[in-house]
Parts: sequence; structure tokens; C-alpha cells
Amino acid sequence: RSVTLIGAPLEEGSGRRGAAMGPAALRIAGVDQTLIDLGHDVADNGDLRIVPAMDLPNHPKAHNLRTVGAFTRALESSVYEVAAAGRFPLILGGDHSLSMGSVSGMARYAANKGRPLFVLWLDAHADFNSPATSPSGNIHGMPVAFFCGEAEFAEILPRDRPFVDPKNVFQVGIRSVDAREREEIHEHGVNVFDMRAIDEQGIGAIMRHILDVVAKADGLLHVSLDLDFLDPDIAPGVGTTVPGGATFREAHLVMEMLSDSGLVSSLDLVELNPFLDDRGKSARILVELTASLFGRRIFDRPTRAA
Ligand code: DIR
Ligand code: MN
Ligand code: MN
Ligand code: MN
Repeated sequence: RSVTLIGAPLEEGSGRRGAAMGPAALRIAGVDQTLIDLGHDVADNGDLRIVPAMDLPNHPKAHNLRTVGAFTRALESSVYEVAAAGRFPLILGGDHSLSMGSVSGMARYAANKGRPLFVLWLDAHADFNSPATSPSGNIHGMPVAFFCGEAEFAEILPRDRPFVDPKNVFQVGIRSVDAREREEIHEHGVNVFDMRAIDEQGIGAIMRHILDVVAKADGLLHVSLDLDFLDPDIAPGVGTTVPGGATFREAHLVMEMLSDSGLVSSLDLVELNPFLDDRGKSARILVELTASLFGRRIFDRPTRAA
């Protein structure tokens, strides 16, 4: 495949500093060379640079809206251009508010192609708050509501932007949802597979179901991987750890099944906070999982000489 890396050094959507170092850490962990070694054509667009969008309001219940809004605009057009050029946009985050831009860019691309866009949201959190429902005011808890047309940020992107149908959103790994957020999710028909569903049904059966739905609809599938999808024991480098997350083996199976499906059009790697990480461990695990999504097989791995 032809892959284009887009760095989004955004941390203003989260409640703390550090995620802006994520793109650098993912590059140091070798995301580009790993994809090249798997035979892909890799381009790196570098990091997006923005100035805060002063036409947006200073919203008391959506912190740093001007910075997040500027990243949303820059990423929406960058992701759209990369996809329209026939390449795979791989977004290096950055906190999860960047998905307001990446998913909106893919939604525009899919609408132009006349194909539905599906989103696989791998996360401890549902990220379906809006300024009205959010207890924190942090925009990284709001991107799903934004690209589904719910959150009240009408001024960031053109009013006629295509939305994602909430019924085309599959959330997997969920284990932390706010009270009003929960009501919104149910009301809008978002498909939620929480940790209990993973324990009871198994991650393989859940993924087969999701991939089946996408394939039958001839859809494009955007994957958004929040580092806190994983258990904090294996992925400590994230600001909002929640115990009881996915194991490496579960995440690995998700990525291999996505790879086999050939349905994935685009990928976000988000919420890596190198300041909180343990000697690059979390950055490396994200690169490992990305390799699996791009075709690496366990049996293809070089092993130590006997
Ligand atoms: C919480 C935490 N639901 C909020 N959200 C996220 O602030 O809206 N943490 N996304 O990573
Ligand atoms: Mn998230
Ligand atoms: Mn999260
Ligand atoms: Mn609603």
C-alpha cells in the first residue's frame, strides 16, 4: 500500500500536557521504517502546524476550542487530500480530539465516492460527550459526537460537511462512560462492545461481526486506536488510564483481522503521552500493532538464530 504519515502534535484537547510529543515518539519507535520493511511505500508529510482559529468562540465548556478547531480544519483537509490521492492516511497523534478532523476528512472522501464510512473506535472511553454533557470540558471526550453531527461546534467545518451515521460507529473496549454520555450513545444507536462483551463473546467473534457489516455495505473503515484501549499494565503512556483493558493478544488479533479484511482505509494512533511512558514501551506497542494492521504475521517475524 501507499501510506502517508501525518503528524498531529495536539494536546490541547486533553486535560494535560505531553500528547504533543506523540508524533515524535512514534517516529523514534520506527513507525516509518516498520512499514517500509513490510513492503509499503511510505511518505511522511511531517507535523501539521497551526495557529489558533480566532474566528471561533472561546467556549467555557470546550477548552482550547480555537486550537482544537484549527487542528480539525488542517487535518480534515490533509486527510481528505491524502485519501483522494489514493494513499492511506496514518495519523500520528496527538490527543483524541484530532479525530474530529481525520474522521471528517474521511467522511468527505467516502461521500465523494458514494460509499458509507464506518468507524471502529478502540478506546476505554466512548468520547460521545458534547459541551453540554461533558463533565470535564476536554474536547478529546467529544470527537465521536462531533463527526456524527451532534456536538455544538457548527462553526469549525462547513455546515454541509457529511456526518458519520452513529449506527456505523463500532466502539470496542469501552469501560468508562459518563452518565449523560451513556444516554446519548443509546439514543443515537452507536454500537458499543464494552469489556464485558469482549469477555463474554470473545474479541474474534465481535470483530467478525463488525467486518461482516462493513463488507456487506461495501463501506470504508476508519480505525481510531486510543492507547487506553489497552490495559495500563502494557500501555502506561497515556493520561487517562482505566484498569481492565484489552490484552496485547486481543489487540493483536483485532489488528490481524483488520489486515486480513482489506477494508481499512485510514488509521489514527492517539493519546500516546511520552512524558508518562515507561522507556518507550507504549510507543513501541503502538508501532507493533500498526505493523500487524499492515500485514505483519507472527510467523513472518525474524526469530533468534537457533
Ligand atoms: C471523559 C474522559 N469521558 C471526558 N474522556 C476521555 O472528559 O469526557 N479520556 N476521552 O481519554
Ligand atoms: Mn479516546
Ligand atoms: Mn480513551
Ligand atoms: Mn442527541
